[in-house]
Amino acid sequence: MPRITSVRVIVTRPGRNFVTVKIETDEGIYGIGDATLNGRELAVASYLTDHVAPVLIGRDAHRIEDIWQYLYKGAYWRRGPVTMSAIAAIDMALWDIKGKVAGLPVYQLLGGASRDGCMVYGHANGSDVSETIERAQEYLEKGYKAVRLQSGVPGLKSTYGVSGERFYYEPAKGSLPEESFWSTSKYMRLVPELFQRGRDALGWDIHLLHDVHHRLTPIEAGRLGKDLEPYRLFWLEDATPAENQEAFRLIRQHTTTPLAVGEIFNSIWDAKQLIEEQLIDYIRATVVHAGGITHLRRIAALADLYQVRTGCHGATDLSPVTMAAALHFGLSVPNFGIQEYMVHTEETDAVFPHAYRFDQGLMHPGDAPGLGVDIDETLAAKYEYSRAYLPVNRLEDGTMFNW
Ligand code: KDG
Ligand code: MG
Repeated sequence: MPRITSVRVIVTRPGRNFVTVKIETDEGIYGIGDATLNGRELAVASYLTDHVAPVLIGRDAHRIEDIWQYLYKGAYWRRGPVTMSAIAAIDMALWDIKGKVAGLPVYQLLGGASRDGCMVYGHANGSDVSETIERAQEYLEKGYKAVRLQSGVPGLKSTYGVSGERFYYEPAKGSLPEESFWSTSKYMRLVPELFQRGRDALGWDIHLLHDVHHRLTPIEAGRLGKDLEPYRLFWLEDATPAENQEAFRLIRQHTTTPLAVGEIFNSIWDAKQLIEEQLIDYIRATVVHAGGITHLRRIAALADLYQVRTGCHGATDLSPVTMAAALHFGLSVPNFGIQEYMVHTEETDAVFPHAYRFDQGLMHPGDAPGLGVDIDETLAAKYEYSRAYLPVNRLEDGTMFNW
């Protein structure tokens, strides 16, 4: 049985900040886990170094469930993004170790493959509708089966999801938060046109998705969902903030557009009512922010009872370690729906060499033992952490709003 000898936290910035935990054992086998919480990275790094590492030394690395319960129940202070990202990182690293000891990729330990690969969606974004459609066409040429459309809104200087970059979207920057401005009425006028022109240009063989990024009230979301029904979206994401799970009842009463939510959720309790009342169709909770593979499997098991499928968050702030873990999870879980995939920069990929691969719109985690992803510590040490914030958002009259 491998005993834990050290738990180290590596903070690096190969193009953007990442926090990685590395667990070493007395058998020479190590595992890694992602602990990146965008814009609040050092809080999780400290949680791991100062509070989690000391209690893990000497423990049996194979006791994944027991360690999960120990960190969750043993802290007294349950849930929250910082705690759950820290637990997630440890959980990922322990699954990595177990796989390496067994000589098997993690998905084999989770019951084996339930499908040949995980369907992923890419991000097409442009400063206007025409540019977004051009970007989407590039995804089609690359073999994607699903693409998310986000477009700049006339009259607004910047819009969520739109950047100058071709395939990446990196909102966290600046040593202080950028301020953006929002108008629901300008946005609501544009989105149906985006999807009408999107369908005309891209056809019906591609799944189309859209992220509202928490910006509408429930009744506005119901209206948008209804307006988008002719274009048969795969999903409408984060239509309204989800602290109040009941709010989704109102949206459901007004539209059959499928709903996805949960990239900021950190536990099963955030989604319990949404799932049990079938208020959503896809649950977006992800390995790194929702307690690791162990807890995400619990969420997926609950969701499966209610025909809710998975659609894990996978933006660039989720490191290749999370991407690998998400693919092992997604390949094995019965109610997989789709996986978000934003390619990382070359610098990031060089620091985190990995076995996962993309082919014709599907991704596979590869068959390397464990998670199939590593960290090049020498290279990582060359990129120093630098504080970066997500933007904040105001209404045009200056009222603080949801970003
Ligand atoms: O860190 C925040 C981003 O990951 C988030 O804004 C991206 O909404 C997002 C998405 O759907 O990828
Ligand atoms: Mg989102």
